[in-house]
Amino acid sequence: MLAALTVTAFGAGIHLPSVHGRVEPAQIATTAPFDKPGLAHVGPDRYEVYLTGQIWTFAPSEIRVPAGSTVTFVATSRDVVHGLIVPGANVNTMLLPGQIARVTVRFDRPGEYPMICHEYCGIAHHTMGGKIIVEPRS
Ligand SMILES: [Cu+2]
Repeated sequence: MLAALTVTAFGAGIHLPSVHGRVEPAQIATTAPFDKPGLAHVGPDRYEVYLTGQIWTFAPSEIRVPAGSTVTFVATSRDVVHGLIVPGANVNTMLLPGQIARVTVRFDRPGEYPMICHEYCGIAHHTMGGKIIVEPRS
């Protein structure tokens, strides 16, 4: 059992999303990096997405990266509890107001991946979504 845990945690990099700091929810719009939500190119084939959830949208709601990119989501909520799940990729985290979540995933397969809120966040929860477009390398 201990060996299996060690291999998955350190070998396969499978772990629970963790909290990486806090930001005051009322000041998210003026606090870096969430004052400029979007995609940042941080190295060869490496990107960071500064993403906020708010009723009932993700900002940004569309992200484009080339296939083979490693993307770190740095995400939080501006208002109520939201969730972020990306079917087909290893992204599944809660977005709690002011708590910063970080999730890193590699997109090898070109295609369109939906971003879905999986925590009921109000009457238009079912409309809350976005997409990640992974473009083929030319
Ligand atoms: Cu929701």
